[in-house]
Amino acid sequence: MTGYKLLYFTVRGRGEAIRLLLAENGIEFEEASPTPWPEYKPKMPFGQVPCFYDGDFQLVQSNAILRYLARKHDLYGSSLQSQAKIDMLNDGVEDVRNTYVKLIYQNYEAGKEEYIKNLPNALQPFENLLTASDAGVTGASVDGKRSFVDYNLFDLLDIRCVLAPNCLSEFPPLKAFYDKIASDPKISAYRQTEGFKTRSINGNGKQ
Ligand code: 0HH
Repeated sequence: MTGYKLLYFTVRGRGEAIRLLLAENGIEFEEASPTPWPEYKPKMPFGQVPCFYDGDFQLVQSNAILRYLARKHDLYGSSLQSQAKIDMLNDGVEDVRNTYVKLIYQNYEAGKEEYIKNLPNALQPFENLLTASDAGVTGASVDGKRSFVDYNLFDLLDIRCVLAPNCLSEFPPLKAFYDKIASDPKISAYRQTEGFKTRSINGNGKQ
């Protein structure tokens, strides 16, 4: 097998940051859906997707996939400290994503209102870090250089804006960062594709 292949359900979910990274950097890949799932599940090291293939090399876990692509395509900072800051921010994204996944799949009706009320507390650390790094101007959340965490953070903000459309209005630098990435020509073209527009955010129709 040659080339890149992403195996994931036809939802944004944990595949979208990977798709955004590939789209903006003009990296070609093939995409397939793991259906019927019972046939694919046993072939996945943790019984889950996304799964990424680089030729015959198989990799799962969305953050490991992002990091692999980042190392290959120079999207992982240019110093040890930049890399550590990228990792720190990405762990922050992961923490917030996990609260979102719990809301969507386990507690949507009962928990949505409270979740939205607490959203500013969850977003404030990102606002602080991105203000310090001037990310609203550069569109890069760490040290002025685009890295994999930018796609993961952008996707996190993007799905927050669907859940709570005005959630960025009290965070101007975070909004500027979001707008900057959204208006990138390749990201914007990707977000106009039928593939993106017809893909639901989550697997249960809630968003
Ligand atoms: N830590 C892993 C990572 O970051 C978590 C992966 C994960 O939760 O990669 N994978 C889920 C799919 S994401 C999985 O493989 C949630 C989307 C659900 C979409 C459902 C189907 C939609 C059909 C159109 N789940 C399958 C499983 O655990 O058996």
